Amino acid sequence: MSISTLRNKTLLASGFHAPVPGEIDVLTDVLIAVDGEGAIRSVLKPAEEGYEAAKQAAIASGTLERLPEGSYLLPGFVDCHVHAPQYPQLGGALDVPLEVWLQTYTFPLEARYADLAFAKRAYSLLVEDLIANGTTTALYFATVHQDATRALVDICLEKGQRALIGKVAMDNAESCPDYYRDVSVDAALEGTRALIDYVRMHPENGEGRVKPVVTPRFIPSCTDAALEGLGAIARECGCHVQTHCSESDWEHGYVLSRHGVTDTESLDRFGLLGRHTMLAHSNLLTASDMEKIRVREAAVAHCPLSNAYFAGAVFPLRAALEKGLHVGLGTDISGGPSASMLENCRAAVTVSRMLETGVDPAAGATDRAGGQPARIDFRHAFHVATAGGAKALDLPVGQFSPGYRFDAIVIDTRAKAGSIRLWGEFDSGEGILQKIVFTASKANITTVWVDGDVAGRE
Ligand code: XAN
Repeated sequence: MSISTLRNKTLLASGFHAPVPGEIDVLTDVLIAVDGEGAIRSVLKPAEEGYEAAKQAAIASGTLERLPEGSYLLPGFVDCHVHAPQYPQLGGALDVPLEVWLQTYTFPLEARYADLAFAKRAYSLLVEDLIANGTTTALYFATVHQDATRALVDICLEKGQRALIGKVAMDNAESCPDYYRDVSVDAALEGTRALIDYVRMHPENGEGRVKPVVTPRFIPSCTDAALEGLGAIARECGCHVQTHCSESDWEHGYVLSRHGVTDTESLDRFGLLGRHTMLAHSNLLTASDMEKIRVREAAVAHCPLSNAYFAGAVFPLRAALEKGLHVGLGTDISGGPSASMLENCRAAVTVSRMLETGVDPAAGATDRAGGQPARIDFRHAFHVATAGGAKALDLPVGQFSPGYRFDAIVIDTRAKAGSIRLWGEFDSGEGILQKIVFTASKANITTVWVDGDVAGRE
């Protein structure tokens, strides 16, 4: 498709967005005006006053762009949990439990990012591939290495992906190998501060499209002194925080025996639980953990595929949404063996069905998740993959509303090489989105915009 930048233009398109959990807003022939900075100035539906005048004005000024027939506009995906250095092992190393996986495969791989040339090669490919998969925002764990993490920042800026990036902090010699860890508490804290400064003072990051993230890997990999210091940095710098929380029995049990409380409670005591905290996994939360996360306005990154391989558990997404928690969706590359947010949407629906007893919860049946209905459908999955993740990160993306950034993708349902097939007489309204969620693939994604500009490869 030939549409390039949409800055200072108006797009005539049909599509979908889901600002509210469980609800799809079907957009038919809407006019979306984008300003010179890539923000949405207005969204007009055909029945609204001013629609025809706005359309004629855009035509007269040569600034009207139209999506072709069969193409649909969606918000770009917001991937709330990605281990950038693990991309070379995507689809591999899925045969052992988390604690073995880290020591056997993952720490040796991440240690290779001491080699800047290797890092640049891997990170360039990852960012290009994620953009091609429709991921316009990614929350990244990098490695302990300063230079390689800076390279990831540079690459996201160069390729135009919105990103939140953390230098991983892991200084606990009892659980991290000598060949791959921060050599001291100071190294973990100073490295974190240095990355924050690098991102915030980057000459190409005037708009703040890339943000720094305080990133204690997880409690087992950090000393108490590092957790304390990272909590102080997050407070002082007003940064996002990301970590893993109550992921597997082993990890959950480790924290209970070391601190005598759950991950959530412990992170809170270290000042690491706030409005800008993203807790990956969170499968084994207690009721009081959920309440604490809600009160602190922190968020959970639901990683359904990864949980199947490394957690042996299912995050109760429906219960969390009904409780009012902020929840986003994450691929968890490479714990999850797919870089596609669409595939993770499908997995989120599938695993939620596995929590059920098999009886329709709408008829009053309960499930295996604490007696509450667990089923979610494509509407919830699409919400957490877009607007939900954006809200969890407190970013103005993920929906088509005035004031939000124009981060969007086009799904061409007629792409021959694609995997979705629509049948005119059977498909209409939100049913088209359901088919997109369940059957579309990378070959159907023809354009990806971030801040109104085309991102990635053109
Ligand atoms: N805990 C983790 N869980 C996971 O899925 N991936 C990781 O890299 C990791 N590190 C700690």
